[in-house]
Amino acid sequence: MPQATLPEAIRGEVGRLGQADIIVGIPSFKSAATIGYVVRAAHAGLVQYFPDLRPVIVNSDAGSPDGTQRVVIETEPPDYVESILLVRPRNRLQRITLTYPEVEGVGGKGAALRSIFEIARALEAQALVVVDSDLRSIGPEWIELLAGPILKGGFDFVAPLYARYKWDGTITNTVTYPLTRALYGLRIRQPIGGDFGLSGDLVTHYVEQDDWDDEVSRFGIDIWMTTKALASGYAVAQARLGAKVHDPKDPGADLGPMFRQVVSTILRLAVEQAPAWLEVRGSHDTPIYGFERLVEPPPLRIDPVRLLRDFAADAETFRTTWTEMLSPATLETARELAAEAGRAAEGLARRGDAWAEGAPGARGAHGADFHFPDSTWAHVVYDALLATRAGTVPRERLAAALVPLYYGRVASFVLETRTADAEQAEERIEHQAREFELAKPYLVERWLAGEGAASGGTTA
Ligand SMILES: Nc1nc2c(ncn2[C@@H]2O[C@H](COP(=O)(O)OP(=O)(O)OP(=O)(O)O)[C@@H](O)[C@H]2O)c(=O)[nH]1
Ligand SMILES: [Mg+2]
Repeated sequence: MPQATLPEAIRGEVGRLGQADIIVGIPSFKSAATIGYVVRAAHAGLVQYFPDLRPVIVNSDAGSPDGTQRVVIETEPPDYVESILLVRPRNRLQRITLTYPEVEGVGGKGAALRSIFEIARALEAQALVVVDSDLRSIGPEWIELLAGPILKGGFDFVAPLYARYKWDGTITNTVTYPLTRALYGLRIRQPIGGDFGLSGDLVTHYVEQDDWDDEVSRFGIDIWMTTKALASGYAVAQARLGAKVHDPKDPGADLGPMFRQVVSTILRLAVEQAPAWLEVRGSHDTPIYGFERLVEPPPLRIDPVRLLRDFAADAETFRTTWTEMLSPATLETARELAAEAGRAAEGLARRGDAWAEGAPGARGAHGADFHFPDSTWAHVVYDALLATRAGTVPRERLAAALVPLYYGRVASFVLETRTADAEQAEERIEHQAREFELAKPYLVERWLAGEGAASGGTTA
């Protein structure tokens, strides 16, 4: 990843700045409405907590037509923050914004971060903090919480730990958290949270990797970063950030492409990193930094009827792929669940909004509407991993064929937790994660036998 891929103007900036101690990187795409706040919060954090370090903020934008980059440069000047915080930092903050170059013709969040990594390495920063541009809950202390463990604690990788509404973060809750935990044996609750702290050493490691593909250039980047840090043995911590409030997404409407990019990446890396997880059993907590927080993130809505309908309809579309990637027993269960999902969707649709949280007539957890068992889901994911290794189904098709099953799994979770509070919903996620650990011997046994999941097993 040579620095030569940076645009000429940025190479000039890097040459002019020469060196930085701490960098905050912000990838963005059409974030004019929110990025000004994120830049000011980052700036205030740098001034307040690291007044002796040389700070730089780097915005790496997709060429947004809404003036995102202008907002980054034109938001309040550095002396505004100094005057409201009554701090005189030793070094004046530098702000850079660039339209990042695509990586082999592909743009996206990962391509944006790649430019940020290159700049951080060129400036020889000790710590890089990466934060999303659509955050509404970031405060100055986030910069300290993400950079502190790097600069004070000798950690290389800091993952965020935040309170999210029970139905936010569905890709995290259904796949990346339980699978990363069961494979590598470390409990990182938000492996794709989007906000990270990284050491200069780890940034250099990222820049030197040669497996950057289209998915990593998009939303595969977060799980790629986390998995690389874990599998290569970097020191990992989590930081308590409070609530994550950002532009919300409904899984059925917005998250299909992101799911495919994340899942395709986690499966590819799991196959490549088998030596790092084959002997791991159970899991350990990861050190946590920062004071506890009591916060309630705002609710968001998910439409389970739409998810269930898609699950039922796509069972036909992916019939062949499911047969190729799932073990016979899991395949049979998946087909039955898809048929049930169709019936449940119509039942729920007839009742209108009565399924909704707290609405009269809503049934409690494990009410009969629809239930996708944890152990079935764990086997679906492990079968997909075995099929990835067997190579009989192209990875992209495999990830696409998992989308309807993920929809079914999310719908089941939503229906079961409609009256649950945050703690009860979290207990469901923990239960599922333990189920992934319990089912791991199934994965390992088949892996060692060199089998693809569809090759005639009976366990499910
Ligand atoms: N440069 C660039 N940034 C992007 C692109 N797509 C998304 N981003 C940025 O990546 C970050 C995360 O994107 P979101 O769309 O908010 O994704 P999310 O669902 O919040 O992701 P998580 O919070 O990690 O679950 C934000 O800062 C976006 O502005 C893109 O195509 N190019
Ligand atoms: Mg977001």
